[in-house]
Amino acid sequence: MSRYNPREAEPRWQSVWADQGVDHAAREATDRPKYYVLEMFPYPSGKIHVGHSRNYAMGDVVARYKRAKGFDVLHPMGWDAFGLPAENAARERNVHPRDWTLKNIEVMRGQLKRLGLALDWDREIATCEPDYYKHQQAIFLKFLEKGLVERRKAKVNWDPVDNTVLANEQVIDGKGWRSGAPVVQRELDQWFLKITDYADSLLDGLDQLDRWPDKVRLMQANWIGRSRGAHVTFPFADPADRDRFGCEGITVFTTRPDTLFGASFLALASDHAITTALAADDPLIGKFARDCAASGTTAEEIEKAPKKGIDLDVKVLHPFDPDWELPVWSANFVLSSYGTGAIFGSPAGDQRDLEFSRKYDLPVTPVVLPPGADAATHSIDDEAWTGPGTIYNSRFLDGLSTEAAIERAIQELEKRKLGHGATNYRLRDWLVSRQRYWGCPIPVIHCDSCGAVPVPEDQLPVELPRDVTFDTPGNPLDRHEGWRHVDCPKCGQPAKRETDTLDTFVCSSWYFLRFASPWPEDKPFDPAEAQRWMPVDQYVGGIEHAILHLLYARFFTRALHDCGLIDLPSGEPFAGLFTQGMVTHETYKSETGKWLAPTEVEDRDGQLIEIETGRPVTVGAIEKMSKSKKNVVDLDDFIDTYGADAARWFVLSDSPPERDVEYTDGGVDGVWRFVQRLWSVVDGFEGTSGGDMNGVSPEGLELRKTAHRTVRDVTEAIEGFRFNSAVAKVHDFVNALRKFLPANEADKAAQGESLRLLTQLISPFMPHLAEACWERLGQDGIVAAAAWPEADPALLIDNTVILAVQVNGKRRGEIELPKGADRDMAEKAALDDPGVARSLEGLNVRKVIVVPDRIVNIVAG
Ligand code: ANZ
Ligand code: ZN
Repeated sequence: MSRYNPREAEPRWQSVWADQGVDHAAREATDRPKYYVLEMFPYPSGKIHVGHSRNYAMGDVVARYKRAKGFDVLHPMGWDAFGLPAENAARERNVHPRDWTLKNIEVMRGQLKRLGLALDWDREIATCEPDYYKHQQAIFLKFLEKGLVERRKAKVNWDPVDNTVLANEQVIDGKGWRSGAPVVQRELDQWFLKITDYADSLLDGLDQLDRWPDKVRLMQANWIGRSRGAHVTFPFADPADRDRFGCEGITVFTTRPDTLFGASFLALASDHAITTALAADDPLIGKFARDCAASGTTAEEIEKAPKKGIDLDVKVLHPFDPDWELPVWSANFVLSSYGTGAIFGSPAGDQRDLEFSRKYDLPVTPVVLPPGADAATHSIDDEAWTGPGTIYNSRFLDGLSTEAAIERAIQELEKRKLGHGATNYRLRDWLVSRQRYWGCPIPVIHCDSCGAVPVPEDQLPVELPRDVTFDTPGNPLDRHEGWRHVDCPKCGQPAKRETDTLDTFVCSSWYFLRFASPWPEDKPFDPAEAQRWMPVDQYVGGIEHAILHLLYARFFTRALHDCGLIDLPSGEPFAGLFTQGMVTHETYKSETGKWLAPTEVEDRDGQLIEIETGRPVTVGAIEKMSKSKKNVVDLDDFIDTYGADAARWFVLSDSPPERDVEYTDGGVDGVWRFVQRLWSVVDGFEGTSGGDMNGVSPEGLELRKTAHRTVRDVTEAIEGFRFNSAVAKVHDFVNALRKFLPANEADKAAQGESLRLLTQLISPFMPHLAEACWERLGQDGIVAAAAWPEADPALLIDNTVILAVQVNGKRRGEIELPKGADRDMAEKAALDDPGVARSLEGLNVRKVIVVPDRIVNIVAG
């Protein structure tokens, strides 16, 4: 018997698959049903580690399984190739972003190929190639034509020393990552995609996505954040303010118009138009606004910061009572970008308003009586009541429920022309401008007379110039005079190219359509081909993309449908979504506190030491494999030692796919031993498969039953994304096969059948080993092209029956017996049953009547 040698076998089978073209999706419709399985395409950051391989292994199991089930499977791969790390590499290591990216792609492609993934490499795309981003530019122009693109001012993080825009992740504690200078907010003209046009559709569409994790749907729903409420206008108390500010009063957005009688102040964002107008003349207000701008601007930072405000010395009137004046403040917890950037404070019903009121001594009037509370004694101390209840202290709203009072208040506002029902969304339009080089150029030319002019389609792509330098901060496109200066396509006057590039999330918003049809040169994809493959039946990726990427892609498919580029009425790109857990590994730190890779650490007599220094190592938490903590196991190293199948089997074992799985040397050893054990079971087989199974022994029959049950169970486990249970079932099956000793030729045939089924069941998981087994068993062709096995229903039938036991006509117990058990066996089992024995106490058994497989009747007296 030989050992199985993956180093020899794996490359050999990979070239067999490539030669036979088994991994290609049909280029034209076939009579087989289609199945599109996709893993989120990788960013070419360097090398793949074992952690990354889990997501591809899962997709590959599905792809290979569905292919065996008779589907025409599309399983493509490509590269999300634009992005900041390439530019950082250029700055730090003086390599061109393109060269850095292409080199990484080459390395990673090689690694994915070594994993033996059933991928259709003919469809490979890299988003940084002009033959991809050319189409993206055309899509951008289509969206522009359709009114789905807008140019408007937006704030950016500006580094005043480096004179450049910074991405959020380049701002560390409010300072520029390179210069260390405090970052300021600047307004720049930027490009937006109007995703908010689809807010309702994106929210309502979530209901259909019944093969998505609930938590992802919930996260998307929260992100879209539809709130129903009202716009309410508080007129200025001093009519002169109408002229001063150019409006009738201050309009707020509220979800709780039922609490209007609890209002005690209005608060404006620190950069609300009125705050800004007042700041011009009042240095204190000006300072307050600047302080707010300097502190964090994310919703989360604002939420955490202590409440702060300034009285603007403006008064407004209550919409339901012209004699009731309210002060207007500016407050740091009011976001300028949400609702109208203004609120009315109703401190008894809102915690932030309450904290603010306590700090600045503003009145707190409870207006919602919680269920079961007593109006005479209920009061608000330091916790607002934000739940529903019965309205009181509220004149005409008194006695109404929260819900009814909201309706009633809106009615009254409409009557007085001071407000109306309104829906507000947390979702903002998608700012796609990036002031960076390594991205898809925005195909627009700015002309002094014609404005922003689209680049004519026949001039696409607007290619990124290669000759750029990264020695100065900022976007090298801004400095590239030769590229920037062009003539206006409309009037022919000298004009300038847009130097912003598109957010890389744009590239990943439609790549799955290009995969379905990567050949056309004159359009992003062939509509019929894209339609044939869409939607993606199974998408696999990380939960970190639960919101942005998945929402943007859902927006894109809707927008492309509305632009007539594809007919996809549901608008949904991904019918099924699976978010996989991570591979984790212990972390190690040297005495000097630097992270150490597992390969830099060695176990010496139970003590972990740093190989280089011989000094002890501190073992830290088990965390997801990541470069930053160095706790990664390189995939090439792993494959060199154990083979690709072992990596695939390991990452799918032990832990449900949605949970994390820990990488341990012990676990890997176990997999290696299992691979060898499985091979030896197959290699040690002495019969021939396909022989006559008539006359099989009881043990042989039991083996066949185990085999067919395993076929059923593994099939169900794959269908249900429970790969770890499939692995466990295969383990049990291999154990049964190891114990089995054939008693005759029929048994050998049964053994052969079981080994063939085993081979087929492991083939989606360990495809190379499966081919070796298939060949060893003398089967025709390759297992990658074989149909998935069906369990024989006759062998799945349960072969025990339950018999009722009666004593003197009364049911006293039940016994479980093999089907067809004889009278003696049934009689003995019935008399041994504890319940029956109890009821026979003190009696003599006179007669036992057995109806085989049905009932045992005992007559006693
Ligand atoms: C008065 C009120 C009384 C409110 C009450 C709540 C409770 P969601 O549900 O998230 O949409 N709000 C409105 N615009 C705001 C802004 N720009 N910055 C900060 N807060 C803002 O929240 C809507 C509620 O958040 C609104 O309803 C408003 O406060 C506040 F007992 O109005 B409410
Ligand atoms: Zn012009």
